[in-house]
Amino acid sequence: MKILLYNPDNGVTRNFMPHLWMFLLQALTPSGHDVLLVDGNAQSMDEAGIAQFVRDNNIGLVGIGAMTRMIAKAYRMADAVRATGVPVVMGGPHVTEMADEALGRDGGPRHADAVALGEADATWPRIVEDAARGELKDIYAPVDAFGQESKPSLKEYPVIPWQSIDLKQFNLVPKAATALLQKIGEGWGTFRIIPVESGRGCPYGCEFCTVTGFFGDSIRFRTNESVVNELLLLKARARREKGQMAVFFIDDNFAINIKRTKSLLRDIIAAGAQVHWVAQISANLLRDEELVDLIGASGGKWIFIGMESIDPANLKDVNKGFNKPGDYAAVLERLAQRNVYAITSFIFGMDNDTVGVAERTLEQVRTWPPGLPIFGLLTPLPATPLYKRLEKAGRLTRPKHWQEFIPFAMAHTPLKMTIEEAHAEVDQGWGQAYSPEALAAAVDSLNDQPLGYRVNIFLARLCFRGIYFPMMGKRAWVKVIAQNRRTIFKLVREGFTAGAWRGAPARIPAIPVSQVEAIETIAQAAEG
Ligand code: B12
Ligand code: SF4
Repeated sequence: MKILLYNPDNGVTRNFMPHLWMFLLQALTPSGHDVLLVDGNAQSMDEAGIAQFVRDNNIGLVGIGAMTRMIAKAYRMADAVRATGVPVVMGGPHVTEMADEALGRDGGPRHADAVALGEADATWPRIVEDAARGELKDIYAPVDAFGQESKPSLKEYPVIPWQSIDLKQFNLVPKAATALLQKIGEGWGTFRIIPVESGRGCPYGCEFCTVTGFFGDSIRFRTNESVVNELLLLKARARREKGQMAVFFIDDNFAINIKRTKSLLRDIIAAGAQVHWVAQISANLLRDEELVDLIGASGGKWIFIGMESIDPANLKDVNKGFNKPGDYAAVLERLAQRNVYAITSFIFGMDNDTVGVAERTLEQVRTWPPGLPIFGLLTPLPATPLYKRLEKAGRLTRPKHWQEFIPFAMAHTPLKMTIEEAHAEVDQGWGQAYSPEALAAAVDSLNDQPLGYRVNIFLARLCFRGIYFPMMGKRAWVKVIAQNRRTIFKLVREGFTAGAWRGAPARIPAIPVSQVEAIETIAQAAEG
């Protein structure tokens, strides 16, 4: 049987990193079946497109995975596939919580023939075999022989065959430039950001987060050896293709067990498996100097930190009191001393937020080493404790906000400001943090560093801007480049100064995510 695994686009940004679930399920598919992958972010597809693809490729089963914000598109695509007579199985965090919605048991239309609840590592092979026999069941739950919920231990993690997987759609280097870029240094013919997990689960239970409910509070790790081997496989592929790759460790809290993280990072270094990497780690775990040393030495470049708020009362409200705003500056300094920088994530619209929260937050941000601040709004995701609390209090204004997803829009009323005021705070946060003046200040704050670091922070900021301000078209890019021309000229001038690049960070720029989208967009703009 031919199987298509499809991930819908998020409708906002271009793809920068494929989704791990597709590769994982592909690796777990019983032999005798062919699995094709389509990531809508990389290969844009509409309803007619997927129906045509299914017919042209003689697909017998379609698997669709989606987060809440992409679920409306996922349902539309599922409907189009089912109209061709091919069954659809859906999985991922949203349908796990809202299985009745996907199966049409809540009074709405049915979108999926079957739903895989929770982690599907063990159920996927069964789903495939049932589909091949034409005997799909409605619901697949990960349970043991006694009917108890069971979670994969990750000790027996499948080998994802990175050496042979077709990764064409995920190359971030524009086709037209590949041949030329292969010749630069050790090669830039391909550049991919690859998701790798080293463990699952987070016990912290922050009120707005799906993770503790979904993965459980029991933390499970792969063996160091299996992670190291995966990194070596990825490095070998990049070398063979005369290209580059970076890894996003997608663990929710990469250092949740510090002892184990240190041992993994030591093994990575000992095996020569260092790659440039990004990971999510909560601020409280970054007090450990030795951990931060190992992060720097093993290739860590950017750490995503869910700071959420600079107000301890807000943090307590959302069960994240372990975040200590008084520690933030020291944590960021400690990272910056090793040339590791942070993506600092803030949430506005929390219950103790009042008008002016953006400026109060920015005042602090400006005193920290330069990083990539991002600003969002408190969002009640289905089945989270936050959702239940707001529902009980009658504060949800759009209880099914995912049915008509609107980026950066609240779905409940904050306590001490209006919804419009909360939106204005987010606007102010992004506007100020990514203004030409803020970008110039970030670059200047690294004046004592080699030019490579300054170029990096500038490009990264330029691209992170795109998460909030639409930067998909050429015109938007031309405008933003014009606004930042002074900083650009300064960096270019310095680039021609003897020794300016000495001590530059690395072959692979230490940049995550959407910078790469931007590079691609710029290249496309230049081509056309
Ligand atoms: C990496 C990641 C991202 C990446 C992007 C995704 C990518 N390219 O990988 C980045 C950093 C950009 C990101 C951003 C966001 N993310 Co995110 N992200 C994650 C994270 C940390 C890991 C995802 C992952 O690969 N997990 C490991 C794989 C193996 O697990 P999995 O995807 O759940 O798949 C398993 C099962 O769900 C199931 N399954 C999944 N799909 C399918 C499909 C089929 C057919 C079947 C049978 C089974 C199946 O089988 C898999 C194996 O067991 C998760 C948290 C987590 N630990 O999962 C959050 C998570 C998915 N993100 C979340 C959120 C909210 C966001 C944001 C909206 C945050 C924000 N406010 O901006 C943005 C939106 C991004 C966008 N594109 O629009 C939520 C989603 C909750 C929800 N109900 O939708 C999560 C769960 C975290 C949380 N805080 O609750 N994210
Ligand atoms: S620390 Fe992060 S992953 Fe863990 S529960 Fe809180 S928000 Fe979720």
